[in-house]
Amino acid sequence: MVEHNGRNEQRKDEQLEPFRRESGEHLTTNQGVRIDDTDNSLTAGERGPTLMEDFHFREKMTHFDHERIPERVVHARGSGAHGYFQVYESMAEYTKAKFLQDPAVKTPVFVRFSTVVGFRGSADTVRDVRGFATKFYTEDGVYDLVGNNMPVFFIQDGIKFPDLVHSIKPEPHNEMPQASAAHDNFWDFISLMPESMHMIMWVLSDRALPRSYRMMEGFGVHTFRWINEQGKARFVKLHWKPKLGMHSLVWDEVQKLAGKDPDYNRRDLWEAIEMGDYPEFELGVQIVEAEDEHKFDFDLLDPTKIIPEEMVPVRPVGKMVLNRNPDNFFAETEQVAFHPGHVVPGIDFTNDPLLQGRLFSYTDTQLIRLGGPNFTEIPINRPVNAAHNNQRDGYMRQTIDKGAVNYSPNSRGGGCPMANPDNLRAYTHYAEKVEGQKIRKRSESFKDHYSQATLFWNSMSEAEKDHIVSAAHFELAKVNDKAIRQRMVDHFNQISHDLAQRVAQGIGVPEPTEPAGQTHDRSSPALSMENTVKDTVKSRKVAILAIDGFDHTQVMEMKQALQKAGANAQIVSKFSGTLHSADGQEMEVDKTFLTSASVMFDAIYVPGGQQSIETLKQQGDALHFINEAFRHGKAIAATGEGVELLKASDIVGAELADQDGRISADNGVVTTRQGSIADVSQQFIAAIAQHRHWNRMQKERVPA
Ligand code: HDE
Repeated sequence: MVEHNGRNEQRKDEQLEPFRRESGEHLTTNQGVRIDDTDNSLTAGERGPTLMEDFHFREKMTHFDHERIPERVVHARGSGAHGYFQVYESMAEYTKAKFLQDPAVKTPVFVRFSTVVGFRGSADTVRDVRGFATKFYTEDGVYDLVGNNMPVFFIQDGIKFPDLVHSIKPEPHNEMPQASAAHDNFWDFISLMPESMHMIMWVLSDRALPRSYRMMEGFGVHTFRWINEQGKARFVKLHWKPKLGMHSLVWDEVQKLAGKDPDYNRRDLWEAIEMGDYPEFELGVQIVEAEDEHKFDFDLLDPTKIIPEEMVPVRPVGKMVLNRNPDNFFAETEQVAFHPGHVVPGIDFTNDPLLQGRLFSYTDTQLIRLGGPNFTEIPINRPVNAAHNNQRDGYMRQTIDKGAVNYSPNSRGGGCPMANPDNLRAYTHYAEKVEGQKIRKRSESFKDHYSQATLFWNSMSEAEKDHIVSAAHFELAKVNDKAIRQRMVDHFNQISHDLAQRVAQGIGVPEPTEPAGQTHDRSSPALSMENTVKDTVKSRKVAILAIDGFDHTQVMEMKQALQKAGANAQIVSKFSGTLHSADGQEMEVDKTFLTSASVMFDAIYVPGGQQSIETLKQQGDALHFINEAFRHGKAIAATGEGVELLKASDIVGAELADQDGRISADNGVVTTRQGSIADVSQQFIAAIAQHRHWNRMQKERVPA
């Protein structure tokens, strides 16, 4: 086994290399015996029974019979990617963690993004939390930052996790619904768990519908500790900030995508990396001095609370780049085993009772999922520095430990491997003073369940509030028991009277007449996705609707402008094959109305061409493309006769260009009859960068 103590991003890749295998020329058994026929079993006579001695049949079938392992009990569906992490400047003042010291070092990482509730084969686009787990292969061992795309959690104590997960998973008698919280069990549980209210606001918000794994934030959730060389400890909260900003899908889109492309987020990640649009995230840290532990109006150990960024700014630490897709889904993405307890010197836990519960659960679950204690030897899980200890044997042991000694202390092996308390690279637990009586009781400091839910609500833009209200309408209207719906409205009334009234209107329970309690009007701008990065169209997908007779010059100019800005333009038409433009030029079709839909694109462009537009006007699919994109708030551009297609659609309330050379840009609908494509493309690109245009009047009237 090659052992590396190198300091470059390649070292995990190099470690994986000896395990990789190309398909060989000759088919053999697992014993290396060449096989002459793998299509016919060995039988007694042409029409006779199969013989037991057919070792090739037996081996092939047995292996197949054992191909499946249990899926993760939560986060079953995920997608992985390799990459590296690089610190901007030394964090030595705050932590001795080796990978946070030297800006010249690129630490290899493997990231797995996931949904939480759905089974392994469920759709990507569902209303759910997303897992964001990162394995850092550092010089001092493996560090796992096993986070989510939301900074808080449903429950405060790990002991409630089995109840939470039972309630949200499909109901046990009929195993419905799949990958959805919209059922009685979940809302029953939640309505009886006020501590979940802050998290529920996040789950009902657009954060639960990410446009891409590349466009969502990540959070360590718990407060952890960083400890420097001098032993000084500070509290930290960790954040991942996507370079492309945070963007979401809309609910109607999410549901349609779940049918049209259940792999939507997985495909997006895979294709972006294949195309060289490497996802980038900035690691950020909120640092709280140990002596400031009690200066907040919430408890730092309570995982249902954030530290508002305006209170403690997020300091950028370094950058993660995901630049390589896995070679094999099962070997890497499925077998990777994360654990919040995988920490390295300089990083330590706190007494957050949710974190404490997690510290038990992860190894326990790996033991059943991966079949025994040697899962740390699976290539994706190995540290890049060497692991040495006296742990031995167990199912599927791979390491051949040499020598007679497997115990400590020993003299026969020179005392090795040796634990050394003076070794600065050794992990030492932070010597926190702990004393108390054994007690089963939630701390009084964990009892405020509504203030930060209110903070979240207050921080939303009007569009985001609308989305939360309609998400609650959907989720709770799926709940049959009216008493549960009523309890949820009562909780919402503690968060915001306005929210409670609006939710009640849609779910058939009486609107509360009075606010339930003391709320506040504080807000935190960092919570709203409206304030995110909106200056790039990098890797965004634009559909160009065309059919024979299209205007070639317009398409080429627009395509080039989009590509120059980093977007990915695709020709969508009725049939696959080659299109012919009005002036006889040829162009290949990328997608058809059957193999794609507007929900798979970020924006739509309709070029001119009399004949093309006349034909498209007769195509319900083309009109539907426009209606749907409009309804979903996407940027739409049309030039020349293309404007006629917009007119023929059902979109209402958007100003379209007249016959002159003017460009009309109305809430993301950019049109011109005779204006320059260069100018239109710039306005179109700016509109795409906005991600969505929520203020379209009357968009609800569009039947899509
Ligand atoms: Fe997990 N969680 N979790 N979790 N979690 C698992 O471990 C658990 C929690 C998170 O891509 C399981 O290997 C308990 C918070 C991610 O492989 C399991 C509690 C956060 C992943 C488990 C929590 C997470 C998991 C299932 C409450 C965000 C996927 C399979 C005490 C900070 C990792 C597995 C991957 C996976 C237990 C709460 C994130 C059962 C008991 C809070 C991203 O061990």
